[in-house]
Amino acid sequence: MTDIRALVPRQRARVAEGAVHVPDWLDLDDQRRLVEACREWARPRPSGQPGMRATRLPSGGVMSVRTVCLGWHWHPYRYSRTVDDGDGASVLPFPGWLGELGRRAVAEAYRDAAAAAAYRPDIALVNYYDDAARMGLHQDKDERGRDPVVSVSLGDACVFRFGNTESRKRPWTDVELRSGDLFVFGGPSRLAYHGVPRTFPGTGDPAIGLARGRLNITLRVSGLEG
Ligand code: MD3
Ligand code: FE
Repeated sequence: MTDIRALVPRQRARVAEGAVHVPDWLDLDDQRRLVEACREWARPRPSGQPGMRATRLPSGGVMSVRTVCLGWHWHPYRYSRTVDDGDGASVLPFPGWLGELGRRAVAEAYRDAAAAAAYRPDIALVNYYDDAARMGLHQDKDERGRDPVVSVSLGDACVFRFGNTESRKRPWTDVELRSGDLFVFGGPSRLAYHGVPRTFPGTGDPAIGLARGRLNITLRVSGLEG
Protein backbone atom coordinates (compact mmCIF):
# COMPACT_ATOMS: atom_id res chain seq x y z
CA MET A 1 0.00 0.00 0.00
CA THR A 2 1.21 3.52 -0.73
CA ASP A 3 2.24 5.40 2.38
CA ILE A 4 0.63 8.84 2.19
CA ARG A 5 3.72 10.25 3.90
CA ALA A 6 5.77 9.38 0.83
CA LEU A 7 3.71 11.88 -1.19
CA VAL A 8 4.09 14.88 1.12
CA PRO A 9 7.17 16.90 0.20
CA ARG A 10 9.36 17.67 3.18
CA GLN A 11 11.30 20.87 3.64
CA ARG A 12 14.89 21.53 4.43
CA ALA A 13 15.39 22.55 8.03
CA ARG A 14 18.12 24.09 10.13
CA VAL A 15 17.63 22.06 13.33
CA ALA A 16 20.30 24.04 15.19
CA GLU A 17 23.16 26.30 14.17
CA GLY A 18 25.31 24.25 11.80
CA ALA A 19 22.84 21.32 11.67
CA VAL A 20 21.03 21.21 8.33
CA HIS A 21 18.58 18.52 7.17
CA VAL A 22 18.04 18.22 3.42
CA PRO A 23 15.23 15.70 2.73
CA ASP A 24 15.33 13.62 -0.46
CA TRP A 25 18.79 14.83 -1.48
CA LEU A 26 19.67 11.66 -3.38
CA ASP A 27 17.49 10.21 -6.14
CA LEU A 28 16.81 6.48 -6.39
CA ASP A 29 19.70 5.90 -8.81
CA ASP A 30 22.21 7.59 -6.49
CA GLN A 31 20.82 5.59 -3.57
CA ARG A 32 21.10 2.35 -5.55
CA ARG A 33 24.74 3.08 -6.37
CA LEU A 34 25.53 3.80 -2.71
CA VAL A 35 23.81 0.61 -1.53
CA GLU A 36 25.85 -1.34 -4.09
CA ALA A 37 29.06 0.26 -2.78
CA CYS A 38 28.07 -0.55 0.83
CA ARG A 39 27.50 -4.18 -0.16
CA GLU A 40 31.01 -4.28 -1.63
CA TRP A 41 32.55 -2.76 1.54
CA ALA A 42 30.57 -5.22 3.70
CA ARG A 43 32.00 -8.30 1.94
CA PRO A 44 33.97 -10.72 4.14
CA ARG A 45 37.71 -10.01 4.33
CA PRO A 46 40.43 -12.41 3.08
CA SER A 47 40.87 -13.41 6.76
CA GLY A 48 37.27 -14.60 6.82
CA GLN A 49 36.27 -11.75 9.12
CA PRO A 50 32.88 -10.24 8.25
CA GLY A 51 33.17 -6.85 6.59
CA MET A 52 30.52 -5.31 8.81
CA ARG A 53 30.86 -6.05 12.50
CA ALA A 54 29.24 -5.09 15.78
CA THR A 55 31.79 -2.99 17.68
CA ARG A 56 32.68 -4.19 21.20
CA LEU A 57 32.79 -1.46 23.79
CA PRO A 58 35.29 -1.31 26.67
CA SER A 59 32.25 -1.22 29.00
CA GLY A 60 31.64 -4.85 28.01
CA GLY A 61 28.70 -3.97 25.79
CA VAL A 62 28.37 -4.67 22.10
CA MET A 63 26.83 -2.16 19.69
CA SER A 64 23.63 -3.38 18.00
CA VAL A 65 24.60 -1.53 14.83
CA ARG A 66 27.09 -3.20 12.46
CA THR A 67 29.84 -1.01 11.03
CA VAL A 68 32.51 -0.97 8.37
CA CYS A 69 35.05 1.87 8.17
CA LEU A 70 36.87 3.40 5.20
CA GLY A 71 40.05 5.46 5.40
CA TRP A 72 40.54 5.15 9.14
CA HIS A 73 39.21 2.35 11.33
CA TRP A 74 37.24 3.47 14.37
CA HIS A 75 37.29 1.40 17.52
CA PRO A 76 36.45 2.79 20.92
CA TYR A 77 37.74 5.38 21.26
CA ARG A 78 40.28 6.11 18.57
CA TYR A 79 41.13 5.76 14.87
CA SER A 80 43.82 3.55 13.35
CA ARG A 81 44.87 2.44 9.86
CA THR A 82 44.43 -1.22 10.80
CA VAL A 83 41.49 -3.17 12.19
CA ASP A 84 43.03 -3.40 15.65
CA ASP A 85 39.94 -4.90 17.27
CA GLY A 86 39.64 -7.51 14.48
CA ASP A 87 41.94 -9.27 12.00
CA GLY A 88 44.53 -6.47 12.08
CA ALA A 89 44.30 -5.99 8.30
CA SER A 90 44.54 -2.58 6.64
CA VAL A 91 41.39 -0.51 6.67
CA LEU A 92 39.57 -0.23 3.32
CA PRO A 93 40.62 2.82 1.28
CA PHE A 94 38.53 5.98 1.26
CA PRO A 95 37.51 6.44 -2.39
CA GLY A 96 37.95 9.79 -4.12
CA TRP A 97 34.34 9.83 -5.34
CA LEU A 98 33.12 9.75 -1.73
CA GLY A 99 35.09 12.91 -0.98
CA GLU A 100 33.40 14.49 -3.98
CA LEU A 101 30.00 13.46 -2.58
CA GLY A 102 30.98 15.09 0.72
CA ARG A 103 31.83 18.38 -1.01
CA ARG A 104 28.51 18.31 -2.87
CA ALA A 105 26.78 17.67 0.46
CA VAL A 106 28.41 20.61 2.22
CA ALA A 107 27.64 22.87 -0.76
CA GLU A 108 23.99 21.80 -0.65
CA ALA A 109 23.53 22.10 3.12
CA TYR A 110 25.50 25.29 3.79
CA ARG A 111 25.24 26.99 0.38
CA ASP A 112 28.86 27.96 0.97
CA ALA A 113 31.07 27.21 -2.04
CA ALA A 114 34.31 27.95 -0.17
CA ALA A 115 33.45 25.65 2.74
CA ALA A 116 32.46 22.94 0.26
CA ALA A 117 35.66 23.23 -1.80
CA ALA A 118 37.79 23.04 1.36
CA TYR A 119 36.02 19.94 2.74
CA ARG A 120 38.39 16.94 2.62
CA PRO A 121 36.80 13.96 4.42
CA ASP A 122 39.13 10.98 4.91
CA ILE A 123 36.88 8.71 7.04
CA ALA A 124 33.59 7.01 6.22
CA LEU A 125 31.68 5.02 8.83
CA VAL A 126 29.00 2.84 7.28
CA ASN A 127 26.42 1.67 9.82
CA TYR A 128 23.79 -1.02 9.22
CA TYR A 129 20.67 -1.14 11.41
CA ASP A 130 18.57 -4.30 11.48
CA ASP A 131 15.02 -3.99 12.82
CA ALA A 132 16.17 -4.04 16.45
CA ALA A 133 19.32 -1.90 16.18
CA ARG A 134 19.61 1.42 17.97
CA MET A 135 22.32 3.92 18.75
CA GLY A 136 22.37 5.56 22.15
CA LEU A 137 23.05 9.24 22.61
CA HIS A 138 26.75 10.00 22.18
CA GLN A 139 29.16 12.67 20.98
CA ASP A 140 31.60 12.11 18.10
CA LYS A 141 34.85 13.51 19.39
CA ASP A 142 37.51 11.03 18.36
CA GLU A 143 38.34 13.15 15.30
CA ARG A 144 41.18 15.63 15.79
CA GLY A 145 39.52 18.57 14.02
CA ARG A 146 35.99 19.94 14.13
CA ASP A 147 35.12 19.91 10.44
CA PRO A 148 31.49 19.05 9.64
CA VAL A 149 30.14 15.49 9.58
CA VAL A 150 28.08 14.56 6.51
CA SER A 151 25.39 11.89 7.00
CA VAL A 152 23.44 10.11 4.25
CA SER A 153 20.60 7.68 5.06
CA LEU A 154 19.47 4.69 2.97
CA GLY A 155 16.66 2.16 3.41
CA ASP A 156 14.31 2.16 6.38
CA ALA A 157 13.36 5.47 7.96
CA CYS A 158 14.41 6.16 11.54
CA VAL A 159 14.02 8.56 14.41
CA PHE A 160 17.19 10.61 14.69
CA ARG A 161 17.56 12.33 18.06
CA PHE A 162 19.55 15.55 18.03
CA GLY A 163 20.43 16.69 21.53
CA ASN A 164 22.50 19.43 23.12
CA THR A 165 26.25 19.76 23.63
CA GLU A 166 26.09 19.58 27.44
CA SER A 167 24.66 16.19 28.35
CA ARG A 168 22.55 13.23 27.20
CA LYS A 169 19.55 14.84 28.82
CA ARG A 170 16.85 17.00 27.27
CA PRO A 171 16.41 19.25 25.41
CA TRP A 172 16.54 17.27 22.19
CA THR A 173 14.79 17.35 18.85
CA ASP A 174 13.55 14.20 17.11
CA VAL A 175 13.76 14.23 13.33
CA GLU A 176 12.60 11.49 11.00
CA LEU A 177 15.32 10.54 8.55
CA ARG A 178 14.36 8.74 5.37
CA SER A 179 16.20 7.13 2.52
CA GLY A 180 18.05 9.70 0.44
CA ASP A 181 18.11 12.33 3.19
CA LEU A 182 21.23 14.38 3.86
CA PHE A 183 22.20 15.83 7.23
CA VAL A 184 25.28 17.98 7.82
CA PHE A 185 26.54 18.72 11.34
CA GLY A 186 29.11 21.45 11.75
CA GLY A 187 29.93 24.51 13.80
CA PRO A 188 28.34 24.48 17.27
CA SER A 189 26.38 21.32 16.35
CA ARG A 190 29.50 19.27 15.74
CA LEU A 191 29.75 18.21 19.39
CA ALA A 192 26.04 17.74 20.04
CA TYR A 193 24.86 14.49 21.58
CA HIS A 194 22.90 12.45 19.04
CA GLY A 195 21.51 8.97 18.50
CA VAL A 196 18.97 6.74 16.78
CA PRO A 197 16.31 5.49 19.23
CA ARG A 198 14.49 3.41 16.60
CA THR A 199 14.01 2.58 12.97
CA PHE A 200 10.74 1.95 11.09
CA PRO A 201 11.19 -1.56 9.69
CA GLY A 202 9.81 -2.13 6.22
CA THR A 203 9.59 1.54 5.22
CA GLY A 204 12.53 1.46 2.77
CA ASP A 205 11.98 1.17 -0.99
CA PRO A 206 13.35 -2.22 -2.11
CA ALA A 207 14.10 -0.58 -5.50
CA ILE A 208 17.36 0.77 -4.06
CA GLY A 209 18.61 -2.80 -3.60
CA LEU A 210 18.21 -2.99 0.17
CA ALA A 211 15.50 -5.47 1.15
CA ARG A 212 15.64 -4.77 4.87
CA GLY A 213 17.17 -2.43 7.38
CA ARG A 214 18.82 0.96 7.31
CA LEU A 215 22.27 2.11 6.19
CA ASN A 216 23.87 5.35 7.29
CA ILE A 217 27.10 6.68 5.82
CA THR A 218 28.91 9.41 7.72
CA LEU A 219 31.87 11.28 6.24
CA ARG A 220 34.37 12.88 8.58
CA VAL A 221 37.73 14.64 8.60
CA SER A 222 40.17 12.80 10.87
CA GLY A 223 42.74 15.57 11.26
CA LEU A 224 45.27 12.71 11.53
CA GLU A 225 48.48 12.19 9.53
CA GLY A 226 50.10 9.08 8.05
C1 MD3 B 1 25.82 15.01 14.94
N1 MD3 B 1 25.44 7.63 13.31
O1 MD3 B 1 28.06 6.98 13.24
S1 MD3 B 1 24.03 9.90 11.65
C2 MD3 B 1 27.69 7.77 14.14
O2 MD3 B 1 22.37 7.18 11.79
C3 MD3 B 1 26.26 8.13 14.23
O3 MD3 B 1 24.05 5.85 12.04
C4 MD3 B 1 24.02 7.79 13.34
O4 MD3 B 1 25.89 8.82 15.10
C5 MD3 B 1 23.44 6.89 12.30
O5 MD3 B 1 28.46 8.30 14.93
C6 MD3 B 1 23.59 9.19 13.18
C7 MD3 B 1 23.92 11.58 12.09
C8 MD3 B 1 25.10 12.14 12.81
C9 MD3 B 1 26.37 11.64 12.62
C10 MD3 B 1 27.45 12.25 13.22
C11 MD3 B 1 27.28 13.38 13.99
C12 MD3 B 1 24.93 13.24 13.58
C13 MD3 B 1 26.00 13.88 14.19
C14 MD3 B 1 28.36 14.05 14.59
C15 MD3 B 1 28.16 15.19 15.32
C16 MD3 B 1 26.89 15.67 15.51
FE1 FE C 1 27.63 9.75 16.01
